[in-house]
Amino acid sequence: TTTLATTVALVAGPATPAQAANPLIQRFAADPSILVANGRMYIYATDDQGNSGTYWDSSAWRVFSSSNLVDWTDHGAPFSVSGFSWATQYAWAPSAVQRNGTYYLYLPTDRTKIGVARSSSPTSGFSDARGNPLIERGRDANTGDEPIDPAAFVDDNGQAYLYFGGARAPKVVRLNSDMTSTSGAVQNVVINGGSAYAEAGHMHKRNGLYYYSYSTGWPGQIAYATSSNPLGPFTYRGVILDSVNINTNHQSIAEYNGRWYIAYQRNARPGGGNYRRSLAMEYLNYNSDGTIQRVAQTSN
Ligand code: FUB
Repeated sequence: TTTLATTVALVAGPATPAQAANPLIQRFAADPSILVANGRMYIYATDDQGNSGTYWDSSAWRVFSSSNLVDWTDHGAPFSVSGFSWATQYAWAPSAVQRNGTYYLYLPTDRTKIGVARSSSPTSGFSDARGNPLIERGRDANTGDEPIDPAAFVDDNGQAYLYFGGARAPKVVRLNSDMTSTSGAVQNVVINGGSAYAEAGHMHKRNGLYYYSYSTGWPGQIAYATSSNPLGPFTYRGVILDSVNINTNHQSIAEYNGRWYIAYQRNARPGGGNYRRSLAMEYLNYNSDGTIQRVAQTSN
């Protein structure tokens, strides 16, 4: 088997052994969100190194980047819960996008709110773009019990969307072009057939088709469904990634330098576990009909 790391190393030259394999990074981190910009791949993550080890109670997010997907730079914490005056705890799964040279982080806190922070740099200088939550349970209609796991997506025509939702309630709402306010009602994401949604919704687009991927439970597989409309309804297509060796699964899918990748999390370092997760990445391959081949979890 040729792993991602060894193949990239062949293209990019020799790699440092410690960095040439899954896990990608020698720090506990989870819930990857890939952003490609400036000729680099950035991965924004939940910082499991900074939690108590008994819950996902870290108070800051983390960002890493690489140009060859072998040698990763740890840029530290781009933002902390304390940067939101209205939030108190739980820096969970982030989502990052760039629009017109500005970087936006969609950041869930308190298991009930999603905020948005903005910067001209992908790694630092982020500040609260609103002064209040973008999404908040109790304030907004139809958020579900646990508005977490944001996934921002900007379509080719400029229309942006925010997918979100935990506790088996997948949601989507339109974002305005300012990327810091919503338009219209929060809608349910309808998936027809197959395994139901649990959490970790993510959108990517390839050849005009919208791919909505998600975790199916605790533990969960990463499954996917497709539609010709970003708002759905979606048709279930199958499993991309099997359950991992911890109780949560969470993915991000992106194209980088002509190849597709899936980043995810698993227990892959000494001292790891459900609350001390590690980032991993694999190639993502498509069949000629646009369906996705099931991914094997590699390490070396
Ligand atoms: O990191 C906390 C939670 O674990 C995330 O919100 C879920 O997606 C799961 O990965």
